[in-house]
Amino acid sequence: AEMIPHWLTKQADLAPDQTAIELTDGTTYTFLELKEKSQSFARKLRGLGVQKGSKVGILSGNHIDMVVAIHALTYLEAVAVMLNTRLTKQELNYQLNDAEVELVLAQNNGEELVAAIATFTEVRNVHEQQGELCTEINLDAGFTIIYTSGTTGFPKGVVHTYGNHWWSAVGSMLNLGLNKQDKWLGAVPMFHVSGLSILLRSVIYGIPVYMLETYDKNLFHEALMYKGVTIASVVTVMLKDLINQLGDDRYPDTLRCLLLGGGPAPEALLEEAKARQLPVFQSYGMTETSSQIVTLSPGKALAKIGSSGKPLFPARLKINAFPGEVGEILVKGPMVTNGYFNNDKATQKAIQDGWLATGDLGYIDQEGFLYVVDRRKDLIISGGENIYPTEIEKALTMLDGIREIGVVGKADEKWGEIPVAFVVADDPAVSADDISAFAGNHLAGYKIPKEIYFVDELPRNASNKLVRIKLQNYLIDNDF
Ligand code: S0N
Ligand code: AMP
Ligand code: MG
Ligand code: MG
Ligand code: MG
Repeated sequence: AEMIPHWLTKQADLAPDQTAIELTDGTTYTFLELKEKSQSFARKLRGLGVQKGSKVGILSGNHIDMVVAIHALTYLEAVAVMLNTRLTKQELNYQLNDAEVELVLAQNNGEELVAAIATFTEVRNVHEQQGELCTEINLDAGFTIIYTSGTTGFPKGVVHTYGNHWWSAVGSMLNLGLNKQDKWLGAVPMFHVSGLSILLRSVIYGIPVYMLETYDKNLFHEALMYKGVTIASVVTVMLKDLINQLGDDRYPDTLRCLLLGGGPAPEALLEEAKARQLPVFQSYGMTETSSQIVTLSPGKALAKIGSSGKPLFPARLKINAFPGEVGEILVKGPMVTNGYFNNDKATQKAIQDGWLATGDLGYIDQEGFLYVVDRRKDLIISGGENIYPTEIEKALTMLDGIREIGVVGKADEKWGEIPVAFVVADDPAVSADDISAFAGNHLAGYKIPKEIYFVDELPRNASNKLVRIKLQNYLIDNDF
C-alpha cells in the first residue's frame, strides 16, 4: 500500500494559521481548527461504532459541519457515501441499501431512512472515544462513494480512493498553477465531485475555500467581486447568472479561473464570456474521473472554441475511431476510479486495461484538443444534474392509468436541458398534474417532466424499442 502523511494533519502542521474555510458571514476556520474539530468528531463517531471500512452516508448542503464530518471519516478510514440532498426518500434508500450504509450523518432531522440517522449536532453531543486516529493515508484505500445514474435507470456507486482524489488535485494544480493568494469559491454542492474536489484541493494545496452554503447568484457575484476569490468552479447556469450580474462591470484581475464543467457549454455563452474577459477554463470530466480530466485554458478559448482542451498531466485520452474521426472517448489516469461499488459487471464493462470507456462521443483535432460532440446514450443534463430517461419512465409507469411513457431532453434556456414526457394513458382522467404530483413523490425535483404530451402511441422500431429520436422530432414539428 502507498502511504502518505495524513493530509489534514500535515497541512495543520505546515500552515496552522492559514484559513481553510471562509463562510459568507465572515466566519473562518484555520487548518489547525479544522484538524482539531475533525479529530474530535472522529472520536465521537468512533463512540457510535464507526470504524475502518464503515460506510457512512453524508446528507447535507454545503456547511462547515459537513466538511468536518468528511475529514473525520478520513481519521477512521471509514468511507463517505455522498448523498444528493435533492433526492427523494425512495431514491436515497436505493443508494443506502446498495452502498450498505450503516449510519447517515445529516444536517437536519428529516424523514426516516433505511439506515440509522444522526444529525451533526447529535454526534457533537456524544462522548469522545479515545484511541489511535490515522496518522497516514493509504492512497489505495476507498475514501468516497458517489452515485451516478446509468442507462438502466439504476444508479451505480463510483468508488474513489484517496489516490484518485490526490492525483485529481495534483493534476489540476499542474495545469492551473498555484498562487499563495489562491482562494477557491465553492458554490457547487460538496456532495458532487465538483464541490468535494474543492475541499480536497484546499487541504492538499493549503488554500482557503470560500464556501456558499446555498447557491445564490448575488452572493456568488459578490464573492467574485469583493471576497478575493481567485478560482471558482461553475456550471453553465452559474456562468450565465454571473454574466447577467456583471453588467458593464469587470471582476478584479485576481480572479484568474472560472472552471466550467458538468456538461456541454453553448458556444454563444463561451464567446460572450471571452468578450467580457472572463477567464473561463472549459473542462470535461465526470464523477468517475474525480472531477475534470481534460481542460482548456483561456488562452486557447477562442482559437479552440467548443473544445474541452487537453488531458491533465497525469491523464491520457484516446478515441475509439480513426484519427480525427468521432468515436467513444476513453480516458486513463490515476484519478480515474477503479470501479463501481459491488458491481463487477458494470466495472468490467466500463474499464479495460485501466481505460475508462466514458460512453461520450468526441474527436481529437490535429493539435490534440478534445471536442465532445455527444453525451452518453440518452443522458439528459439539467443544470449540472444528470437524468436518465429510464429512471423517469420506470417511476411513472407505476401510476395507475398510464400505459406507457417515453422521456427525452428538451433544450432549455436556463437549465440547458429539461426532461419532457410523452404519455399513453389508459384512463382519460389522468391529468398532467396527477403525473407531476406522482413524479414529485418518487423523483428529485429536477427529474419531474416539465412538459407532458398525451399521445395515442409511442414510436417504436421493428424490435419494439422506443425510438427517442422521434420523440425529439415531435418537439420540433408535432409529428413522430
Ligand atoms: C444550479 C443550481 C445551483 C441551482 O440550484 P438552486 O438555484 O439552489 O435551486 P433551489 O433554490 O434549490 O431550487 C429552486 C428550484 O430550482 C429547481 N432546480 C434546482 N436545481 C435544478 C437543476 N439542476 N435542474 C432543474 N431544476 C433545478 C428546484 O427543483 C426548485 O424547483 P421548485 O421550486 O419547482 O421545487 C444547482 O442545480 C446546482 O448546484 N447545480 C450544479 C450541480 C453540479 O455541481 N454538477 C456537476 C456534477 N459533475 C461533477 O461533479 C463532475 C464535473 C466536475 O467535477 C466539475 C463540474 C463543474 C465545475 C468544476 C468541476 C471540476 O472538474 O472540478
Ligand atoms: P457527471 O458524472 O454527473 O459529472 O456527468 C458527467 C457527464 O457530463 C459526462 O459523461 C458527459 O456526458 C457530460 N459532460 C461533462 N463535461 C462535458 C463537456 N465539456 N462537454 C460535453 N459534455 C460534458
Ligand atoms: Mg453522474
Ligand atoms: Mg436557491
Ligand atoms: Mg452530473
